[in-house]
Amino acid sequence: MKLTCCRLLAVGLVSFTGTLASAATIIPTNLGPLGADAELRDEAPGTNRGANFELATRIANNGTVAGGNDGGDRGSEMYLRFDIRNVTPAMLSAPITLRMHYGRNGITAARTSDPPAPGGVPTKFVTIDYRGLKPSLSDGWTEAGITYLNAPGLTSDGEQGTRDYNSDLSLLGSASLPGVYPQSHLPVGGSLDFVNAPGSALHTLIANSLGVANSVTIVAAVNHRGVTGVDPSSWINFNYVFIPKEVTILNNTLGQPNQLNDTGYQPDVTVVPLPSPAPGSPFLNMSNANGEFSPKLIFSDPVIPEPASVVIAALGALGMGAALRRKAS
Ligand SMILES: [Ca+2]
Ligand SMILES: [Ca+2]
Ligand SMILES: [Ca+2]
Repeated sequence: MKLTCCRLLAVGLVSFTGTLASAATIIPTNLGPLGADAELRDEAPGTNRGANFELATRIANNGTVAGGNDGGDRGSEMYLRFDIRNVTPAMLSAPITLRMHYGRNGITAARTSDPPAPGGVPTKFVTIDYRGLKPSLSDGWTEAGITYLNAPGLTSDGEQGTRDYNSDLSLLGSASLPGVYPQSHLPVGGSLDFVNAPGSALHTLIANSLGVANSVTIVAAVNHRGVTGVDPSSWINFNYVFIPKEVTILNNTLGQPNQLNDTGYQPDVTVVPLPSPAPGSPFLNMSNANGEFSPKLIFSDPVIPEPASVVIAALGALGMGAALRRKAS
């Protein structure tokens, strides 16, 4: 009996230590009825892709035919919506990170920087821009219904490959992909972080949303133009894919695309010969059942827990042990 009690108490304390270590509140697109992620494409403006296994952005713009065949031009946006009902004003006093995880195994060196690292010294990197949607419009769209034509924040000019943001979207900032070694690519499941210090435009957007909406919508897309002679050819029309909440496991089972099955990943190393067989992505076969690899907002803990809360937690653990002891006897 005594042993049972001590083991339960230990479990409680370990769990509490874990909470201290993580020190963050994480809100993936999986959370709540308003959590959502969807890719929108301008060349198929009436198509909904809310349930796809891919969430991607690309651009190509070498034709200028409005409303017709535009020479294979493409422009796509990623709409992300996060449930903010558990966000408190205190959480806005610490950094907030928007994290997305790579969802294809082909984001190679030439797709991330120009020239590719590390052989050349990159002068530019592929960058993702993030825009915030006007708070009053965030709750209204649906994951199963949103299209390029009906999306809030977009007013199409009818030409493919040109961005169509209207005044309901405002730029929050951007994040660049890292350079990778020639033998490598960005590992499926690896993360791209858009980090925001307190007082950022993202903080303001969320603060302005509290009490107005139950969610916040962020639109992400590559910021290059997709024009030959302006951008590296390897960037034009390349589909930068991220993992949406519909992915359940990081491989190609369950009808999921082959490009999620990153068995060929080689790390960024200079050792010769390279590891053989390739080790594969360190995230291969991991579960996304709880949104571990879905787009997410990460709220850093605003304050170091006070001694009082430690005491309360310890008492809680003791209380739990006592309750279970009573039940057992
Ligand atoms: Ca989705
Ligand atoms: Ca065009
Ligand atoms: Ca356009």
